[in-house]
Amino acid sequence: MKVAVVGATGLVGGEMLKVLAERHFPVTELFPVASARSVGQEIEYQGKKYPVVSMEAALAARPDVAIFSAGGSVSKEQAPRFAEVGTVVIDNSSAWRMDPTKKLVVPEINANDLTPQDKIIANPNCSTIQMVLALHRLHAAFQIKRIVVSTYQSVTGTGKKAVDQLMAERAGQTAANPAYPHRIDLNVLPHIDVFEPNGYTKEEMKMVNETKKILGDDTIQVTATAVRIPVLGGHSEAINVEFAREFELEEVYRLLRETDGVVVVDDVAQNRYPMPQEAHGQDAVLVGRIRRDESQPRTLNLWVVADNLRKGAATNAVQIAEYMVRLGLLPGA
Ligand code: 11C
Repeated sequence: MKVAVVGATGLVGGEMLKVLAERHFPVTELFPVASARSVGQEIEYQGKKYPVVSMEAALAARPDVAIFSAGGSVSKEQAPRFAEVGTVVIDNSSAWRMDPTKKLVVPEINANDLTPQDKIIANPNCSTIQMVLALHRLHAAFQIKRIVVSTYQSVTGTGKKAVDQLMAERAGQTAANPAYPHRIDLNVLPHIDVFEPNGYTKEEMKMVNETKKILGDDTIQVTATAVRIPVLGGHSEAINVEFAREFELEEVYRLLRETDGVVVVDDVAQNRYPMPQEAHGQDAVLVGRIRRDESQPRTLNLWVVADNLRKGAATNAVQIAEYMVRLGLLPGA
């Protein structure tokens, strides 16, 4: 496969390259793409150095698959140009997610919907991916009525600039080029992405809208509060979910243990519950603190943690590409 990674010098792009290598994706030619100021730099992939190339050079090479993680405006402009030359684009930005003509895919849930006609495929937001992966089997069994979710999100979701800000502040310095409008170390910001006219942030609305699309059910009610915390390694979520049907906790545990990509970490007697330090570097979505909401019927509380750069971004995108290869849906397959 000829593979382009657009945004190769970013945090997610770097993780994409790592995951492609780790999962032995059949890369025959690699085109790391980044902005003009990075062109000519070299990146390492499986012990070999590759020059960073321009968008135009990658396009001219007509890759079989291009994995984009370079922001919404780049994707909006460039993804259709790649699709036009026959490349399958897997896009990690929010540009195409809610476009009704594009699929929004978490492979364990809805990869079966993919067809040879899908040339631009959207990778969901990280905080949505880990939530729906934990909940989809429970939805099939008990029918979700309403989700109330609060997130505790790692600064890696913002990118290198935010990691630099946190580290500078932790070292007692002021970040030269801060990513956030406030200090992040020793602080908590109830603000991820931009504010929308309804008072919610775009990150919160992604969780509302993407959940319905991925689970294929517009009746699911979701309300979210997305919060940035001074943590590296993964996003955590406190999820309260009300079902239409009654459940037994044992059945919930069984379904979660059987869910591909989910690992149950729930042994409070031993102080075992999911934490970002444990999720870091793993592909699994960790689920713990599983308990009934005793304040109302048919309602469950969960604590869900995942490495937002892995299953929340790179791993999910590479899994989509693997699925396309298996089904012969990529041009070079
Ligand atoms: C964050 N979830 O943690 C964001 C990063 O729409 O793909 C990913 C933004 C997106 O800041």
